[in-house]
Amino acid sequence: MQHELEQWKEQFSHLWNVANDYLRDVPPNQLYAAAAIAIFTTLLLLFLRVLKRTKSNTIVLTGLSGSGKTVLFYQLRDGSTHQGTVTSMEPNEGTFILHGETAKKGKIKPVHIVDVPGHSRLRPKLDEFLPQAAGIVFVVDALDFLPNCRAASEYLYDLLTKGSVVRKKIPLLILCNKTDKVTAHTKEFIRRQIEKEIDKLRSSRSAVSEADVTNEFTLGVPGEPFSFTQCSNKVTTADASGLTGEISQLQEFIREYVKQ
Ligand SMILES: Nc1nc2c(ncn2[C@@H]2O[C@H](COP(=O)(O)OP(=O)(O)O)[C@@H](O)[C@H]2O)c(=O)[nH]1
Ligand SMILES: [Mg+2]
Repeated sequence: MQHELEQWKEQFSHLWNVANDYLRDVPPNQLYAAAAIAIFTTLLLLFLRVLKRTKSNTIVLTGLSGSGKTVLFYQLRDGSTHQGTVTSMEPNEGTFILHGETAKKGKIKPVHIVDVPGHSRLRPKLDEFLPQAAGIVFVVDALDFLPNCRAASEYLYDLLTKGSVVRKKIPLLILCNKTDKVTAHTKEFIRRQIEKEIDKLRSSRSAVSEADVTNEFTLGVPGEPFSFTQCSNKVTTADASGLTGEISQLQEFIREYVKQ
């Protein structure tokens, strides 16, 4: 045992000497360069790790009041509507594993969902949550759509021209809710109507004097009819019924942008 240890020691000191001799022959510049590269790589790896960990899991649920955001929120969380038991005072924000995924095995990443009321220009919560959003769900009432088309389009226009949304290219889902009713409009129809309305808004808003323009970015291609395909953000449409729990397309959208 003692003998073996001695042998190891000898070997080690021999190697140590060889390494020292070698390093002495290497020009110091090369040594510094090697050290710099080693440090840089370590930092880069650390940075990538941090970046991966802080990837957002926030989904912002918004849209006009009455479109069904709160019902959808509870469907996502509990798989039920909580009809009649929920007061509007309750904050609709939570981090949870989607109800539809609780039975799944393995590691499931919880999703942070915020239900941001869309009424009036007072949407301070929106500005707080948008910069960290992994995705935006814009809920539209497909049943009572036409009377609300203008207001919904204005709201969507404001969203899609916000600096925090455009710069980060946050994907947006136009969720046509209440499709459990036969009189609900189709998502294709809703998309087309909103595109037309935004097209009108575009010309009226660009006519406003520079000082009044609060939108940081403009939408679409000048001189061409507006289409969502022109947006730098990816805009998609889907159907849902918060009331009957038909929310699979919504869950797919969330899982596409909040990775496990
Ligand atoms: N038929 C039908 N009604 C719905 C649906 N989702 C919500 N509602 C009704 O629409 C109203 C507004 O819903 P709520 O979630 O409070 O909307 P919010 O203002 O966007 O939060 C409520 O009376 C709901 O019962 C749906 O999928 N189908
Ligand atoms: Mg609500």
